[in-house]
Amino acid sequence: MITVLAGGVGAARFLRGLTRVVPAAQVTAVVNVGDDLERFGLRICPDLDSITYWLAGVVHPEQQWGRADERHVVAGELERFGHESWFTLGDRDLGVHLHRTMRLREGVPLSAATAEVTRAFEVEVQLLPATDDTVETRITTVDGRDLHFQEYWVRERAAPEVAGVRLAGAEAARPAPGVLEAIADAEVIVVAPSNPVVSIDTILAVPGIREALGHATAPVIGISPIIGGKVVRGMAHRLLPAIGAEVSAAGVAAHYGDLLDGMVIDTVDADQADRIEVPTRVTDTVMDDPDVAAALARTCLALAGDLTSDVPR
Ligand code: FO1
Repeated sequence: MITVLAGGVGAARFLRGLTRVVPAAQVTAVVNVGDDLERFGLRICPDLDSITYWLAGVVHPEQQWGRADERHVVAGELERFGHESWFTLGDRDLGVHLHRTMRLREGVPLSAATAEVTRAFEVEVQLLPATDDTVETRITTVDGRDLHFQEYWVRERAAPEVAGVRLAGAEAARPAPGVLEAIADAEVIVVAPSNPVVSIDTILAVPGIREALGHATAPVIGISPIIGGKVVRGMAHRLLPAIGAEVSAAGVAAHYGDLLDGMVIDTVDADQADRIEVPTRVTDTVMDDPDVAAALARTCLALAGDLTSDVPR
């Protein structure tokens, strides 16, 4: 089994490449749920849904989240009643939120509801929420506001200066069923090129997950989401400084610290390899097309293979 710690779009692009290299049924993604929110009484899971839509080939190509061929008739009707519409929910997307919310109300855990959604979209990669418990990534701004991640990212367009990030509810959260097994049973564990602060750290904040990774026999391979000091998308370049991390491939490797056994960075950052304490590979990590994503996956697996063979039997 290959287990991938995953956020949203960057992880989805990587998984699309990985499943061209190994059978999808051998891949499990442990997915961040800190972005999740309630809107109009519905439970929305942006990272789980983005990965599902990408792997099912139905993601909105420009937005890279939400559905292709989408319409917003329902959202328009809700505006008629004055409901806020800063978080756009399309008509097709609402179908997933309605089903998931109905199932949660029937007492089905998020992990089981997620399996129903991926099965309906014929996605063979196993998607596991990091936890079935309700947790929320909260952003504390320098001017003293406490914002839900989506308020910060979507409504405020990541404009406010960030003082800190926390995963509210983490202390009471438990790994979802299958998460610890996916870590223990993995031959390779990959930290996808997701936002280190609000996607990967929020997975690691669920008690037991970081510890399981430390005990895992599989090598843990990190992929830098920072290329040439910049993000491909999102706002990691604004959050890394807020937690004292350098906005660079070497800075991300240092932030992950002893979690990693190996690191993969982009060719433009080759000169940083000697600053990274674990074995490092340099390759093209800009996954504009699935061939690059597949080659990146091969590089991760090759590095893991080198590390595994180095381990005394
Ligand atoms: N991102 C936006 O920038 N604007 C939106 O209105 C928006 C709505 C939305 C609805 C469902 C969904 O699954 C994702 C959505 N996103 C939107 C993207 C989302 O904020 C981010 O993709 C993740 O939370 C970060 O990975």
